[in-house]
Amino acid sequence: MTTEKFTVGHYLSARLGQIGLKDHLAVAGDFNLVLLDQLLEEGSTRQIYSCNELNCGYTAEGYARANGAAAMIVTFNVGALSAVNAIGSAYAESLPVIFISGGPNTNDQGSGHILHHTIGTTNYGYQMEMVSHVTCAAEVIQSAENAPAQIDHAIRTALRLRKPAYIEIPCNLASAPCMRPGPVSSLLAEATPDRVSLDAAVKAAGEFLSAREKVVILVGSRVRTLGSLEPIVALAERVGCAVTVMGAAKSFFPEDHPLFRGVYWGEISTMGAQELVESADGVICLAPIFNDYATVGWQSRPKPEDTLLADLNEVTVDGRSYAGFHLGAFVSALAESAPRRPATGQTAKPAPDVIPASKPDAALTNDEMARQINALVDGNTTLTAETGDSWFNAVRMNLPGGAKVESEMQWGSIGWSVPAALGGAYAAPDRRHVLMVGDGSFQLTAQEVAQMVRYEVPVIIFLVNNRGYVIEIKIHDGPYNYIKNWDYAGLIDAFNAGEGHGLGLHAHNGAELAEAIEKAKANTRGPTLIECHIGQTDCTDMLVRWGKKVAAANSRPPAKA
Ligand code: TPU
Repeated sequence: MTTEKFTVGHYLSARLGQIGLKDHLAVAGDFNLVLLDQLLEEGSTRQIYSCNELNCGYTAEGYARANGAAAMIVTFNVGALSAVNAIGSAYAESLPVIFISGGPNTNDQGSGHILHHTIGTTNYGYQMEMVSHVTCAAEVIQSAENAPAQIDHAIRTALRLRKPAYIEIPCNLASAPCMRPGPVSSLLAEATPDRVSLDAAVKAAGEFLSAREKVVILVGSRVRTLGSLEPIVALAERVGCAVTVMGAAKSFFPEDHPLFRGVYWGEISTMGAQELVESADGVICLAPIFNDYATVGWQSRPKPEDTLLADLNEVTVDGRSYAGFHLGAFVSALAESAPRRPATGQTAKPAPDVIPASKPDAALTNDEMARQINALVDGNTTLTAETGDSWFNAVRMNLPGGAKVESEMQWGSIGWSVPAALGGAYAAPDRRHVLMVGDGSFQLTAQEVAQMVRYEVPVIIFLVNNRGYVIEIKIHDGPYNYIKNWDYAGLIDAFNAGEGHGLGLHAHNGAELAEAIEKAKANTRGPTLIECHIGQTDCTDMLVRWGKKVAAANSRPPAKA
């Protein structure tokens, strides 16, 4: 921009553009209005509005999945504290969201004044303290002079650690004069890897592989931080071993690759992956999260003594740990030097399960719905799967190369998927965006579909109307699992309000669903919500089996002292 006066807000705005963002998400409030003006004025990124701050956070979280980073701006307390859930998600799922909040005027800080939008005390530091638990860096801008260093520190830390970072800008500093930013390279450069440690880790990994007979790679969800699957494919091809992915890492290895051997998820694994992983004597685990859900209630995980654990910033192998480099550096180095070995992966690749088509006029089933959604997914599709049976429907799909699945299995906050799919669509408008979401989850963040109408974003939404929280019914049933029914497809007319291109359709059988999908494909100027009416007890077998084990783990009695 060419204006004479350059401000703190302009500095932030320029940095957001420099790190590769095309947009920032925002909800207005009087503590951030001047900041929003500055961002508009500087103009490096488009300003997009959300219905509320929780949705804003999830939209940013979804944007970061597709783009590598995202930014959002909210107002103090009433806005920011609503967004904290979504920032927790970005932390849990390792996504660098730059979380920016307007803050009190510097003249009010330390003055004893009581401000609106606060808890009525005179100390305004608590927001930063709360947020510091779910961010890797938290900066309250102290002065226009310090602003560049503080903004840069937060952004650099977020990008390096792949975690959210917080920046609070007092409302009277947003337009204060400020220096201009220099080149962005200082923010984007990876920390230089510790060569000694990296070489030692690669050597130890090579020895581990040489000493093992049956090697398999298990891909975890945090490999998303690599930004590309190429190093993993290169490693697999070098080692010649089978590759399995965890449920949360669905699509993080191309399923059409000859070495792909399914999803490993304990007893609900696909394509024989359980036998492969649990009988291997060498499992290369890439950035996994073995939580209670992923281990099917602590039942299944690779044996620690047979595991080479490559985490984001640390490799553990044969009882020794190596740090000081990022996973990407390790995978790439190992792919160049790992011992080539007889390929366990080249045993015949089992054919994936295929769901048979049901009669077009038969009542719609979960299977038929999943079958038709799977057929819609091509190599240019991003499929977002909400917590619930949508997880299991996504996991059992057969994906063409290039297809991406996004889920939020570590944080698991229902309602995440509607704004997250929108964020992914903002960031990657050239892909097809498909969302599977249960009725219970949808009720949390439904209004964000209105932004899909407003910004003409053609997300295809499969709204699973099974009249309840079926995943919870399978884990632990009770009256709290049954929800008020809505006319979900009917909502779209309300969101269009006579001026949008959203489409709401009902599917009661396979023929109606097929017809609705064709209409959705043709509707390129707005969302299409297809309300899929299925029976309440109709869910995947995977959910039932997994739910029983998770319920058993949840109901373990307290250990005796
Ligand atoms: O497929 P289905 O019917 O299970 O999906 P639906 O209808 O979206 O139900 C999801 C039910 C559910 C709940 C209520 N899954 N997890 N929970 C617990 C929960 C509550 N609140 C938040 C914010 N996140 C949660 N995971």
